[in-house]
Amino acid sequence: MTSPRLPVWLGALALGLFSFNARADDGYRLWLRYDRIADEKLRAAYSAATAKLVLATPTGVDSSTVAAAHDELTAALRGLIGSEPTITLTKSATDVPPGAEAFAIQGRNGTVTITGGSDIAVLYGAFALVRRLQLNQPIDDLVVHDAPKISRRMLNHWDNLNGTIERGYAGRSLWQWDDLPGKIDPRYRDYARALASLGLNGTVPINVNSNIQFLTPGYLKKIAALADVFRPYGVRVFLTARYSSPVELGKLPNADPLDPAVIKWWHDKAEEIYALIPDFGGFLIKANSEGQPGPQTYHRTHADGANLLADAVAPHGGIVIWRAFVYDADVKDDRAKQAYTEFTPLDGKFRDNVVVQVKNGPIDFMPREPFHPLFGAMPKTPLALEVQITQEYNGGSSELCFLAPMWKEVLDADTFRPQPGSTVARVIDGGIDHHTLTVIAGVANTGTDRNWCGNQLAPANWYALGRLAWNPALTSAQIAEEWTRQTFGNDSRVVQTIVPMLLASREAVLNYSMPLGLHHIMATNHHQGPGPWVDSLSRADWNPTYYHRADAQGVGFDRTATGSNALGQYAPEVASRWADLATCPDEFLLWFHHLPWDYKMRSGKTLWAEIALHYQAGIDSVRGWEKSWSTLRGAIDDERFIATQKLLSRQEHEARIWRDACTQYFATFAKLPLPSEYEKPEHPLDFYRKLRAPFTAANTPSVSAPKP
Ligand code: GCV
Repeated sequence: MTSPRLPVWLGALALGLFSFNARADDGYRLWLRYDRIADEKLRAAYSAATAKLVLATPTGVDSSTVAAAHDELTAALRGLIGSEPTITLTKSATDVPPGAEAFAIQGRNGTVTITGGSDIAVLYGAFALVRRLQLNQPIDDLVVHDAPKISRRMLNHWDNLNGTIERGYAGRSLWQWDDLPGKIDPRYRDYARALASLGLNGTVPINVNSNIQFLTPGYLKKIAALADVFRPYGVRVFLTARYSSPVELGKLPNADPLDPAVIKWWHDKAEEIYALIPDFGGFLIKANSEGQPGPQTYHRTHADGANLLADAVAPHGGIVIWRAFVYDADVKDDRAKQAYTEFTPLDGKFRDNVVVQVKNGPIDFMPREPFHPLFGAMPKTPLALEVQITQEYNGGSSELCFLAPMWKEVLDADTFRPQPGSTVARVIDGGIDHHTLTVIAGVANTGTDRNWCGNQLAPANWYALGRLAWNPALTSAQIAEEWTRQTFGNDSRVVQTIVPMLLASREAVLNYSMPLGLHHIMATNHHQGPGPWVDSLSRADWNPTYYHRADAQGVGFDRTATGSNALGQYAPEVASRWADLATCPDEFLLWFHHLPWDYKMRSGKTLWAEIALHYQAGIDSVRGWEKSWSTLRGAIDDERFIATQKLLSRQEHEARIWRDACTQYFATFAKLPLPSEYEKPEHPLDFYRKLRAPFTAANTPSVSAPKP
C-alpha cells in the first residue's frame, strides 16, 4: 500500500532532503508497513535467513493467489530489510498440512519454505512470516504450523446503496457503485490484502438493512467486479437480501417461503448470481427485525425463511447466515429474552447449510453485555458470533476503545452447556456440538477516510477481530502488542505507552458511559452521548428508562426470578451465580438487579457512590492517556501523534458530558450527596438534556429501519 499524499517530485525531495516522511504518516498502510528495520544486525540476519523462499502448494501451479504471496514477500523483504529474495514455487511433497487453510513455515540454512494446504494457505503463511519480521522476532530454525479455528471469518459492512454507512464513522462507503464495474478503485485490492493478512476470508459488502437494487442484474455485475478483485486474496463475497425481494423485484404477490413461485424465484436468482460470481458465499439475512420483512410476515418461522434461501444456494455450495437479532414492537416482559424465545424451538429445523448468527449479548452491542443465552442453547444448529467493530456504542471514531477485551470476555464465557468448559469460543468453533460450518463476523469500521477507520487507533479493532477470528485463544495483550509494533514500530517506549492505553480503554469507556451493568442509556439516533432521561419514544424498549428503571427506590433491571427472569435462559450454574448478589460480579450488577441507591457494595461504599466514582474514574483514565501520549512526541510521526492527541482531548470532553449528564440525572432519584472525589459538573442537567447530536448518516439508521 503506497501512500500517495504528496506529488511524486515533492515526496522525493522531502524524503531526500528533510526526511519529511518520517514526520508524516496518514495511516493508510494500516499494520502492513514495511519500513526499513533500523537494527543493521537484525537486517543482516533476516537477509541471510530468507535468502531463498520456497512456496509449496498442492499443485505447484502459479495462480493469482501465489502471485499475491510472491508480491507481498517481495515488497516486505525489500522494505523491511532491503533485500531481494529469490522466490520459487514448487509442488508440495507429502507433508501438506491438514486443512485447506493450514500452513507450515520451515526455515533453515537460508531457505524458508512455506507449505500450504492450498494457494490461499500459502498466502496466509507469507503474511505470518512477514508479521514475524515486522515484530522483529527470531526466524532461525523456524518451525510454525498454523490453521484457523473457525472456517468462515467475515466482515459485515453496513454500507448503503447511496454511499452512506449505517453506524459508520470513517467517511463514506469504500464501494464506488457509480464507477463499478468499469472502474476499479485500487483501494479494493488494498482492502483485500488487509483482510488476507489477518486470514479474514469473507465479506458482506452491503448493509443487512438491504436494498432490493443490489439483487438487480446491474448491481450484481458491480458486486461481481468486487469479487474478482478479492478472489486472489481468498475473500469470498456474500450478499444481504431483502426478504420481500420476490415481491418488490419479482412482482410476485407474496414472499411466502413455502410458495412454489417464491421458491423458484430464489432458485433463479441464485443461478443468476453464481453465473456471475462462481464462488459466491451465500446470503446474510436480517428478517423480522427492526421493520425488516421476513417469513413471519407470512406466518412462517425463521427456519422456513432460512431454508428457502439455503435450498437455493445449496446446489452451488453456498450457505445462509440467518441473524438472530430480532425484537418486535410488542415487548413482552423483556427485550433481552426475545431471540432465545423465538429461536430455541427451531433448533434442529434448519438445513445443514444454515448458520444462525448471534450478537455477543442479548440486547444490542452494548459496551458490556453478558453473553447471549442462545450460545449453548441450540446444539443442533451451528451458531455464529457477531460482534461490532464499528463503535456504535463506544464513541464512534472519536474515542479510543480497544475492543479485544470485550470480545475475549464473550469468547471465554462458559455457557456450562452441555457441561462446564463449554465456552462461547468452543460453541462457535464447532468443538462442542461437532459442527463443521463455523462462522464469526465483525461489523466493519472501515470507510473512505485515509486511515480507513476514522482515527489512527481504530484499526486495532479491525486487526483484533481478524486475529481472534483466526484464533480465539489469542490474548488481548498479545494482539494489542502485535498491532502496536506493526503500526507504530518496535521502539519500546512507544510500545510500552500505547499497549497499556489500548488494554485499559474499553473499561474506561464503560466507566464513563454505562458502568456497573447500566445499558442502553444513550441519546436517541446518535448513540454516543448520554440520554438516560429519554422516555417518550413510541416503543417501550427504545427508551433508556426501560433499561435503567431508576426510581426513588433504586436503579437497575431485575432479570432474576422476581423480575423478567431472563436469567432463566442460562444454564443453572450461570444463572445462580448472577442471581445471587453475593456472587454477581459488579460489572453485571444493574443488568440483572434493581438495587437501592444506598445498597452496600463490596467496596463498602454505597451503590450511588460507586456509580459516581466509576464515571469519574473513566475520565481520570482518559486524562492519564493524554499525559502518556504526550511523551510520544518525536517518537512517532507528527501526523499520527497530533491526530491522536486531538482525539484524546475530544474523548476527555465527551467523557465529561457522559458523567455530568448521567450522574446529575440519576441524582434526581438517588437524592444522596456526590462523593467528595467527584468533580463539580460543568453545566446543569438541563444543558445536557438539550444537547442535540449533529445529523450524520452514521447517526441515522436507514429509512427501512426506523428506530431510535
Ligand atoms: C443495521 C443496531 C443498530 C442498527 C443496526 C442493528 C442491526 O440496532 O442501531 O443500526 O442495523 O443494530 O444489527 O441490525
